[in-house]
Amino acid sequence: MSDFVWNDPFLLTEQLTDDERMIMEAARDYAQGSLMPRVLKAYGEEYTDRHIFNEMGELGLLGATLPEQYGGAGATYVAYGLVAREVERVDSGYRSMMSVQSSLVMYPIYAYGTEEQRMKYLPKLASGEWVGCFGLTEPDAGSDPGAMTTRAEKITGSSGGGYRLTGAKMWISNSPIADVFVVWAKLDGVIRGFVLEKGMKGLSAPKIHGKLSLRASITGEIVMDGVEVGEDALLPNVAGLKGPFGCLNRARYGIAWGAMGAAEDCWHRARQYGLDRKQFGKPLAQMQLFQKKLADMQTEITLGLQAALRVGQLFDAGKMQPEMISLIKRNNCGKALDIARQARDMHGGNGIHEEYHVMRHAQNLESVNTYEGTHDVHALILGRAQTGLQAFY
Ligand code: TGC
Ligand code: FAD
Repeated sequence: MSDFVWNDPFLLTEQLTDDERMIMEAARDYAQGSLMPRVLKAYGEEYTDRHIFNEMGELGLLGATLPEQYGGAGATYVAYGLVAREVERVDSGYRSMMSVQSSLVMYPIYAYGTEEQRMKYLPKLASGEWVGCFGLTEPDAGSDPGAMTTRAEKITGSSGGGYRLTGAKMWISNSPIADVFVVWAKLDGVIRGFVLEKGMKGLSAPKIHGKLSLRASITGEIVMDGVEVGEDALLPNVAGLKGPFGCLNRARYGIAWGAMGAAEDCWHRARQYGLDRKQFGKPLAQMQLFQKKLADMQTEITLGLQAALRVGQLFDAGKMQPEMISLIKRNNCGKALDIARQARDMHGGNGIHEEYHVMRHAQNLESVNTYEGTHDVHALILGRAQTGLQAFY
């Protein structure tokens, strides 16, 4: 009989295909070898390294689930989740950069765009030559994106048609460095997707300064002051909120894996710290309360990863339902945040220092628990799914 593996109790690695294991290991090598050495400086200085997109592109980590003809790797959703876990083991901000590009920018262009739009944008987004962002949230429409006021008007007259976009998006990952902007706006009262490009007249994306979370990932606004675009900027194959939600399903799924990566890093660090640090004449890891906390972390992470794997396999089998994703996004983000806070506590005073990493994870996970549908909004989605009763309004 084989031994119990403390850091992989249910032998998750054995449940993966060879290809998935290979992608996971490549992502882990890159994340630990290339991202880890620079994260403290990036976080401390609130600096986003644009070159990371090129590096991820070279490794095939951007839009990995899309077909190869568009620059993707034809990878499974399980593989995509494993990559998110490895990248977020270093920093949630780096995973944010990757998941916005893959799930919120490349996916809608692939799923809702024309063949011309796919060929124009996807290969350059896959290589990291272009950076993308996704504008749904507005200053007065966050959890309730259907209340957005950004509008697109049809341009009529001799100029050849097209649309004029007016409005503002808030809290947009990658926007200040983006080349490609997937934005959602109401056209005749119906939500539609548009692809805008950097440099268009009336389009700007000021950075939001002063974040105490996700400091290695840049966040900004998108301001559209009568931006005029051609007919070819409209994503023709979707209308209504199901457009942005189709993208969010994929990003939320990746976040459920990613948050567990950050939690694992906190757990492993707390365990090691407890083995190394002595108080009252023995290692902290020998104290009952300390061991209970480690057992709780091990349990929640093992269950959270197993759940994410199951949903990934259902995704790959074409059986994903959005509520499954709400369940794991909510659970894994909430649990990861609790684990990071506990790990900070278990490090004592040292826990507040950057060299121990746990407080940075905790700060990041505050955002991760909020974006892509807050913890409570996902509870309401699950409540509605089991009672048939709407509690949002
Ligand atoms: P509701 O009536 O529920 O639905 C409207 C239409 O949308 C369809 N739908 C979905 N389709 C696919 N997948 C889903 N998950 C879907 N959820 C809903 C639905 O079938 C319906 O279609 P149709 O054809 O009947 O019109 O809409 P509602 O307005 O009542 O929605 C309520 C609620 C709370 C569920 C929803 O608005 C919500 O999820 N709010 C959270 C907003 C959110 O997640 N924003 C994320 C912004 S992007 C972001 O945070 C990126 S951070 C990334 C990073 O940096 O990593
Ligand atoms: P609100 O909706 O105002 O919610 C405030 C509180 O009220 C929350 O606790 C919420 O759970 C609660 N609440 C709201 N409605 C209800 C209800 N019906 N019942 C009970 N409680 C309720 N958006 C994008 O479009 N693109 C991005 O790239 C992007 N990146 C982001 C990056 C960062 C770092 C952050 C912090 C946010 C980002 N967002 C992005 C926005 C994010 O999706 C929103 O912040 C999130 O959806 C919550 O909206 P809100 O901030 O307006 O909060």
